[in-house]
Amino acid sequence: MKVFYNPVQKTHILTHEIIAGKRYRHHEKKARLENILKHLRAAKRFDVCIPDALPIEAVLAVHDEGYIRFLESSQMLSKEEVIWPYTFPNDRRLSIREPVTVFTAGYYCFDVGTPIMSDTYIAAMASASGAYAAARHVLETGEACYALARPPGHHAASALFGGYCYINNAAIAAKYLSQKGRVLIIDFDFHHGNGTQSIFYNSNEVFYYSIHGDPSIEYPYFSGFAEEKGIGEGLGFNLNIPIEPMVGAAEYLGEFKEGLNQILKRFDPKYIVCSCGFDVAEGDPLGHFALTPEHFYELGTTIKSLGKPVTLIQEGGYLVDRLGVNVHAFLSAFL
Ligand code: SP5
Ligand code: ZN
Repeated sequence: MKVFYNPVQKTHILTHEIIAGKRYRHHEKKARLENILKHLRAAKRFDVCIPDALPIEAVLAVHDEGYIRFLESSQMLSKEEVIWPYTFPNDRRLSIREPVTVFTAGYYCFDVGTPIMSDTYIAAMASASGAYAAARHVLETGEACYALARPPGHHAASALFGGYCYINNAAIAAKYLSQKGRVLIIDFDFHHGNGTQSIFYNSNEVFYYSIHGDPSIEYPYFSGFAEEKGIGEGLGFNLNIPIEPMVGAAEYLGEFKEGLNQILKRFDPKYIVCSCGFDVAEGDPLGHFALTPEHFYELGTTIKSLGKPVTLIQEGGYLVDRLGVNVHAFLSAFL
């Protein structure tokens, strides 16, 4: 299987984060990439390639131009500087002075765990390039392809970063593929992909399906409820299945399949984009489901059995020592 990854993705280095007032070493570390790569290289069945840079049009097809300009401008920071947004103008009717600065970065931000450094933009663009290259590869060959994306993307909306995400990798892949036919996004990250949902909320070309920890008690708290079904033409093209944390893996997989069956009765996708969040793994520090490699393999075979070309995009997953094993088990289903 072809895998897209660029070492530039490692230059984005996060030190710590504050969760509910407590300081933690940041969960979204580059060792995540290294562990996945180690296992894929050892398996010898994966061809790891550096993707070409993606055209800016592919980014602007899902993101606001002012937002991307702001991210881009962060390259002007010195190596030591870090933008930690701490003021959030929830009322977006308030005026905003261009350009957005270190102090007004909260305009485009929704949480405090997602700082911006001098290399954040280049790393996020490299990550998105992998997603775009994977989608192109799928289009050209019909083979499943995996983007080892990091920073992740599914929390990033058109003009918002947060949840360790800056550019929405899966949305870029889905938007690109949707030029050729309807796309189903399957998001199994432990957290609801609020960004992806909002990008396609009014679309009937891209169906967003997410199964995740119940947002009434789990991040991102403000979206991911079953009542969110889309708007306008997109009404009926968004399905959220919130699951009570600590659910057994068998029950989880049952719910996952039921949701898929429900969708496929009404929506016939030409392509599938999968947001693969391995924070549903047993023991993950930020997730509370309990999938083991066997369950990830089953998840993979379920998706493969739909018989559609699949673009696989890495999202969360913070149990670094088990990450590569879990990713490998999942990808094995597509070989
Ligand atoms: C891509 C992705 O998986 N982003 C997740 C961002 C989650 N950030 C905050 C998580 C808060 C978790 N709940 C408290 C657990 C304390 N150990
Ligand atoms: Zn997650």
